[in-house]
Amino acid sequence: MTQQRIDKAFIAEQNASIEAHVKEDYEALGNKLARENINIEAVLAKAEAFQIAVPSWGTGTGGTRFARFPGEGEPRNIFEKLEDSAVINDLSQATERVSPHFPWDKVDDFSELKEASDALDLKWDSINSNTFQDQAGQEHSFKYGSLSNTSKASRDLAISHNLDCIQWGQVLGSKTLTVWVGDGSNHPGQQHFQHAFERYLESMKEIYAGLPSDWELHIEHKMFEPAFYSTIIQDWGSNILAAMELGPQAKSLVDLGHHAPNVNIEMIVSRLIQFKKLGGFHFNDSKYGDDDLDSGSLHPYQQFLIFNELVDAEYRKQDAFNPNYMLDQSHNVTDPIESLMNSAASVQRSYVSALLVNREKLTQYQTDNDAIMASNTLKHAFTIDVSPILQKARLRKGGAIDPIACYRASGYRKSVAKVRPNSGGSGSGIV
Ligand code: RM4
Ligand code: MN
Ligand code: MN
Repeated sequence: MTQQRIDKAFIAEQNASIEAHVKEDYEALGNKLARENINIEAVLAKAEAFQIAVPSWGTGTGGTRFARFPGEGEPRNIFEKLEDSAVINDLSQATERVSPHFPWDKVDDFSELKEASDALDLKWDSINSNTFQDQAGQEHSFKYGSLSNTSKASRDLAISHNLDCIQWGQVLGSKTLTVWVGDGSNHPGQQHFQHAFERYLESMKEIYAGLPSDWELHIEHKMFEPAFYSTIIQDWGSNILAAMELGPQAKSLVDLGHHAPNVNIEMIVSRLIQFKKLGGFHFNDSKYGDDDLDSGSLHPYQQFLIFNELVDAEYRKQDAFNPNYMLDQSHNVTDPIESLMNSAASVQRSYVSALLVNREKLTQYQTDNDAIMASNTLKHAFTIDVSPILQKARLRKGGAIDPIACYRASGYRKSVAKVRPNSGGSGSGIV
C-alpha cells in the first residue's frame, strides 16, 4: 500500500510565511480576552484537545438519487479512504478517528486493516451498520425493513450483521455501534405502527445483549427517507424511548440533518444530556432535509448554540456526559478532503466560541429574566473571531495554519488521481 501523506517539513514550510501573522493576531486576541478575564492559553489547550471523527464514506464523492459525478482520484476502498483521512488529520490535527460503514468498508482481514490505520496514526470511531440496502446475493431482503421486518428471517439477518459489526469493531479498537435503519412505510395503513416498533425493539434487544460491557449502542433517528410516510425511529422521542427501553449502554445520536425544518435542535440536545442519553452527533448542515451539506455552511449560529449546551454540560460537570463527535456529510461539488477539513474546523470553531460564553453572567441574566442581556451574552461570544486560536492549535500540533491552501500546494489530489483511475459512470446514491 502506498501511503500518501503530507510531509511535516512541507507543512512547516507552508506555515513559515504566515506564522508571524498568527502570532500577532493571537496576541491581540489574548489581550482582548484577558480584559474579559479569559485566559487564552486555557482555551487554546481545549482547542488542541478537540477531536471530531471523519466518516469513511465522506472521503468519496456523494451524489443524489438522480446522479453522481465522481471526483478525481477518489478512494476505491477503505485503505485509500484511510490515506485521505490521514491527509485530513495531518493538516487539520483535529480528526484522528475514522468512522467506518459496513459492509461498505468490509475487509477479509480486520487485523490487516488495524495495522494500516496504526501505520497512519489513525484510530477508529463508531462502527456504522448498514441494513438499509441488500447486498449481492442476500438471501432475505430488507426491502420491507430490516430490524422491524415482518419476516423473522430478514430480522435475524439484520441482527447478525450488527453482531458482526461489533466483532469487527473490537478488532479495530472501536467502542460504539451506531444503528440507523431506513425501516418505515410509504403508505398510510401499510404498517402497524406499534407492532413494527415492537419488532424493532425486540431485534435491538438482541444486539444490545451482544454489546461488550465497555461499548455503547447509539441509535440514530431520521424523520423520513427512504420511507416517506412513516419511519420507525423518526425523531428524538422514539429514539430516547428505544434507548430507555434497552438500557444504560444505549444512547441517542443526533444527526443535524434529520429533523423537521426549524426544530430547536439545541433543546433536544439539552434534554438528552439531562437524561444521560446523549450518545453523539453526526454534524452536517441542512436547508431542506437530510441535505448533508458542510457543517456550519448555513447555520453557524445553530451549531454554536448546540455547543453552548455541550460546553454548559462540561462546565456543570454533568454526569455520564461524553458524546462522540463525528461528521456525516455528502460532498457532491467540492473535493471531499477540503470539505472535511473545513467542516472539522467549523465544528471546532463552534466549540471554542462556546468556551468564551460568560456562564456566570448568563446565569444571572437568566435568573433576572433579562432576555436582551442573556441573548447578547451568547451573541458576544459567537461574534468574537477565534480564528487565531484555531490556527495556533493546528500550528502547535504540526498541522497547517491554512489547511486548504497547504493541501492545494501539496498536489495530493493530482498525485492520487494518477494511481486511482476514475470510477466512471454516474450511478446514483445519496450517502
Ligand atoms: C443516513 C444516516 C446515517 C448514514 C447514512 C449513510 O442518512 O445519516 O448516519 O450512515 O445516511
Ligand atoms: Mn447520520
Ligand atoms: Mn443522514
